[in-house]
Amino acid sequence: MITDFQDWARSRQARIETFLDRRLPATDCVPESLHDAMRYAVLGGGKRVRPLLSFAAGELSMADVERVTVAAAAVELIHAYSLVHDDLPCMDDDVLRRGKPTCHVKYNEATALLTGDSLQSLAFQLLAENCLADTPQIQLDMIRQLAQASGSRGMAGGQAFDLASVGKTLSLPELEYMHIHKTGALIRAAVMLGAYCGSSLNDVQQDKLNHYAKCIGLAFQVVDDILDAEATTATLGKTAGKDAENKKPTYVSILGISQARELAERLQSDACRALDSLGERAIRLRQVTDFIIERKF
Ligand code: GRG
Repeated sequence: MITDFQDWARSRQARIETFLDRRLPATDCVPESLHDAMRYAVLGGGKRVRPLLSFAAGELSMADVERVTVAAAAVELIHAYSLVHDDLPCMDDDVLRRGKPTCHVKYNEATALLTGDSLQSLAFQLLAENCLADTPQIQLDMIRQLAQASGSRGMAGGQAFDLASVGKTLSLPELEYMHIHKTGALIRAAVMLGAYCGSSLNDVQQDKLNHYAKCIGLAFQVVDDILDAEATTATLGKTAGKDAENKKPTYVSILGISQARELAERLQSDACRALDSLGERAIRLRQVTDFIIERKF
């Protein structure tokens, strides 16, 4: 067993990259440009935080790593689809993603739309065509959980709330509601699907893991807002940074940077406390938690 977190993370990131590379359609298959765009949107970038959470949760339930790889890839495909659609002119209208032109800039809007749709379908195809859990009921539940996390009661619903909130003042509970859905639901699915690949957890353990996943989903977003605010301030100066923050409510625009940092630390402690009763196998989840909180990008 690899004990060092960085080695472990690198090996899991490489594993997911190889798997996705093999499972994404080749660029010489018709329709070539759509397949090229799918590969462009998924491969060669991204921290692979959600797969790391799936692998870490899989270690908790002693899951077979091959099974977890498929589940983690499905979650990452949904994440990649959400980024492609989020960047479209009708949403955030971004031109850069992971330091490269966004999918609709590199190809065109119609191709970007179809790329997101096709990545989403491929995610569910992977979950349906591989044996991932000890019983068919558990596997069906994994498919249901990913569908719910991505849909109107999860990520897409959170995105709708986000779009409707531009220019408005949100209360802290409203901001939390938005992020529990927009970012948190998929992060929670990454944790739970990884765990479901292994031996079943009892109800108490599942509740603890669910609580862990909810805290870490929110913490991820709080840190994302802090990093965004720091980058904006560094690039544009303090005043311009504040103007930029005002356009969309964020944890930093509502709480200020130091209270946002305190909130991230509180969520980190809550997340780790939820792991206390889950034993030594939760070590990887603790390490991924620290990685999420301490990341610099
Ligand atoms: C379009 C249905 C639909 C949903 C979009 C999750 C989401 C909803 C949009 C993503 C936009 C965004 C930048 C949200 C902030 C938090 C977040 C998800 C950041 C990107 O995730 P990382 O940091 O990205 O894991 P990498 O590039 O590392 O994979």
